[in-house]
Amino acid sequence: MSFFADVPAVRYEGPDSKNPLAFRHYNPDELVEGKPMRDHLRFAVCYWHTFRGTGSDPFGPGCAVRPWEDGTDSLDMALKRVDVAFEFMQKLGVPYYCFHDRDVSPEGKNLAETNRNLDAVAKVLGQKQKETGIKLLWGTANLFSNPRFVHGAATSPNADVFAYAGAQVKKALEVTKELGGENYVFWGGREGYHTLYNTDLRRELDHLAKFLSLAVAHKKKVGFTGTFLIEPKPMEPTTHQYDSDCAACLAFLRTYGLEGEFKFNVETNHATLAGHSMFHELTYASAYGMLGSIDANRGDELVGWDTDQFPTNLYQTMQVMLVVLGQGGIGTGGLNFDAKVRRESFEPVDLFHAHVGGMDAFAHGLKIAAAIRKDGALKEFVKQRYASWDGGIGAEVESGKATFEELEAYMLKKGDAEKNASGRQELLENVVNRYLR
Ligand code: XLS
Ligand code: NI
Ligand code: NI
Repeated sequence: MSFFADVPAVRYEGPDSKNPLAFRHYNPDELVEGKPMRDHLRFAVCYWHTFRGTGSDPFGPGCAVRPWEDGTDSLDMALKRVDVAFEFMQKLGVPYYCFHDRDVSPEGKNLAETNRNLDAVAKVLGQKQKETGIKLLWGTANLFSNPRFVHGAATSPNADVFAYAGAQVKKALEVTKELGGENYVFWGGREGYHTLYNTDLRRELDHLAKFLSLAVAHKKKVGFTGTFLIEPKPMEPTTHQYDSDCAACLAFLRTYGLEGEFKFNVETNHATLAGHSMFHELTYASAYGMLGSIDANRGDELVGWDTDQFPTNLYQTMQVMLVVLGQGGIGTGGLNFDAKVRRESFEPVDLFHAHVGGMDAFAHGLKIAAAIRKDGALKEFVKQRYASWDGGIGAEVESGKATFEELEAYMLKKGDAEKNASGRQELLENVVNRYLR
């Protein structure tokens, strides 16, 4: 049985193609910097938005037309949905997918039944993975939808909720391992606060660290070899999320001695909510060897929440790929489309248009980034800009030899600092724009 009978498998047709269901840039086997595009980009479809999204918003219910849905959250429906998902992903030609436990299987009347449901669906997911070759980029646990998590999970004031969350992550981690997942993600669903009047901030942060340490211990116990990823986000649903941005997460991990156990899954719309560009967040994470994976989406410049739109902006995708290429690849991570179609785009085919556009935007961005790197214009400029650190007093400071006394003696003799050179921002922006085609 086919759920997308009208849609043929999406193929690469080249930049001049006018076929809306063809790739104009994503050509999986094409080599960029000696590596196939497929391996640079490692695209993943997310189960939650794509197969569980209904288009509901605070002002109205879902209106997405999904002919295969029977309106229930039953186990049978969950099993059928696996077929839908794999047909979609196969036609799109993505190598990976990602899920939360509750996206793929329904909550039962207690934890034991909930776990049985997950096992039943995981079995079929495993079969489908084998049949199609599509792999699991990462798994995660939904610790935010059920009302028990109203005050958070690891940071809940209710110790039983912490215990439940621990049990849930244990299971999700084991299922992720069983399905060959290459990473496991921790996004702090409701780990934060709405008001400090009712919050013991330090205690909650200690609990969050404890939770993550327990996860690390279990990872080692069961022999999960994938990467643990924290997904920073500054706000929404809480007013202040503890994992607010990459810098805050790194400081948190170091405080609790966990920095060697995690990397970051950086999401575009979270970066912008934090008042950063995605370029900044990625560069920061990468600079400290912490960039593990990417949730590829975008926000709306005029709307202040996580709109999770599909990425289409070449300027942004180029910047993302500059950082990824700069660090020699995304490792075990990938580009996961944590993005949803607009409520007004309610037909199944819109899911294809959205993903085809996102994949092409990144493939195009990859080619542009590689062209910029090939000419070395930015790199050479940056190198020259810091040349004063390569020898003389700069090298002495960097190597730790210089003291304040020496700096003083050096400057008293010299009288004043060398003249500064122009930063040439406009020139460099013009250089970058030359490659945008
Ligand atoms: C929500 C997050 C979420 C994570 C997975 O804003 O982006 O979707 O990616 O829990
Ligand atoms: Ni995300
Ligand atoms: Ni998000």
